[in-house]
Amino acid sequence: MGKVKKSSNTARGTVTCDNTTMHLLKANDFVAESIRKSMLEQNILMVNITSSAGSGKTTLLQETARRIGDKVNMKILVGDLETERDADRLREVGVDALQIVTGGICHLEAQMIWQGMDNLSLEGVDLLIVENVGNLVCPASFDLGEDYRVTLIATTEGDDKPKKYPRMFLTSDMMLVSKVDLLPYLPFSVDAVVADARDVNPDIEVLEISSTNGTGIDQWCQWLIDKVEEKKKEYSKVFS
Ligand SMILES: Nc1nc2c(ncn2[C@@H]2O[C@H](COP(=O)(O)OP(=O)(O)O)[C@@H](O)[C@H]2O)c(=O)[nH]1
Ligand SMILES: [Mg+2]
Repeated sequence: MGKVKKSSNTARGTVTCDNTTMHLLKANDFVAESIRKSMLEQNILMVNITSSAGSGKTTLLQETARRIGDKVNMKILVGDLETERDADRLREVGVDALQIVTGGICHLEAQMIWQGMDNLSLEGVDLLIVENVGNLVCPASFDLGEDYRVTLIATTEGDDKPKKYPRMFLTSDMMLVSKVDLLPYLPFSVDAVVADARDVNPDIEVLEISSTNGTGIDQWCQWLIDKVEEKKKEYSKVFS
């Protein structure tokens, strides 16, 4: 299966003006492509982290920064409807994080990332992580120009979500089954969630993680380090 397009070309979000049909998502894709080009030119890997609200994105990023913050120069853009709480949590562990307050919009759009990039100094940065607004629906349709999309599914959410919210899993490169420390207490089957996710997207990589007891966090950090290295090789090939 080839690489899945992260955006949608369906008629949803279409407006007609002066006999011209303009796809709003095409405008997003145009900016996303500019971001992708800019990230390659700046030799930066970009990872878009999505999930339902409360699946453990910020906690995972705090743990990631604690473990590899001294090896990988990372910055984080984090989206929420209101408050700067997540950016504050990330700054507490030493990461330069910028909050994007969407004011009610349920997802991040490429234009917001573009503006965020203007407000972060990216000189010398290896890895730009975006923590998306928490939900499994609209963030799926907005390409942000990322190299990889990673979706968390927490054991507390139920194992039926990949089939209910397929676009999120179809467009993701990695599924992190989070909060596996709680498995003894919950009716959640890792086998079932992986089977459904792979039914939707046979290529999706899977890791089981817990930020609480450390399960899978080393493997997750190594995955990030490997992808940063691969991006640097791609940069050398393109610009040598
Ligand atoms: N048991 C358990 N709780 C976790 C884990 N990761 C995060 N949490 C808790 O889940 C809640 C939501 O976490 P947060 O990182 O804010 O989720 P986000 O909304 O996806 O960014 C917080 O109370 C965390 O302490 C985990 O691995 N295991
Ligand atoms: Mg968060």
